[in-house]
Amino acid sequence: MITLYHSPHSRSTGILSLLRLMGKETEVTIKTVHIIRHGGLGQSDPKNPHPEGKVPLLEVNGRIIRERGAIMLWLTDHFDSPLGRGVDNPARGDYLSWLFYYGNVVEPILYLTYLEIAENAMIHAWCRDQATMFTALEAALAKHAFLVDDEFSAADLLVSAPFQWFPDLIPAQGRLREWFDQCMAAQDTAFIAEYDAQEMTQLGLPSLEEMYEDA
Ligand SMILES: N[C@@H](CCC(=O)N[C@@H](CS)C(=O)NCC(=O)O)C(=O)O
Repeated sequence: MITLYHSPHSRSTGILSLLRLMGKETEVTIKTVHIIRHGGLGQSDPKNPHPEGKVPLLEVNGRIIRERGAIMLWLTDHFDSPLGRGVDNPARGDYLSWLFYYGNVVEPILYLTYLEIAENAMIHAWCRDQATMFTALEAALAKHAFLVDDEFSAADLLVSAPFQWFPDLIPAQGRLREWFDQCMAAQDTAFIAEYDAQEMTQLGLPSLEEMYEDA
């Protein structure tokens, strides 16, 4: 049995989007849980087996898988999805690289840049800086339509995810914007928005706009 622990309008929304694109959203049990949100609103949910009360979490036959990159990799492998790149696919290494690059580089850089932290140790010995990260994305997108190859993959879904929240981080025009627009167009955003809006109501939470109006 496969269970996704999900909280609406959070990092687990990308996993829901992947399941929807794979047509597997009814083959996975989706359990909606509370999480601590922006500004400390809400609380961890005792129903959520994540050791820190976070989402997403995938539970497979009693074992847990945490971290979006790992969850996406497991799901695309398990369902042998064209949104993944299987072990015999020549682009498997690129696929893995982008899934790991997201968690190890993209998200840390976005946070550190937002917090205006630019220590030497970070730039020279760890994740580099935002300009270098965007150059890496553009270099891949100069070679093919999407990050891994010419077809949209779960890696595009993951790496484009923060720009759904902060679209102004990428230039209004140019290759990155074109790729981001294609990533959005590839997803069933209407279904996801409707699903998450309903779950917000179920959890007794305010709408997304109300929640972030002072952010
Ligand atoms: N690196 C993890 C981050 C997971 C994470 O921080 N999720 C947030 C939701 S956006 C959360 O559950 N926050 C609740 C908390 O920190 O207690 C991943 O990408 O899966």
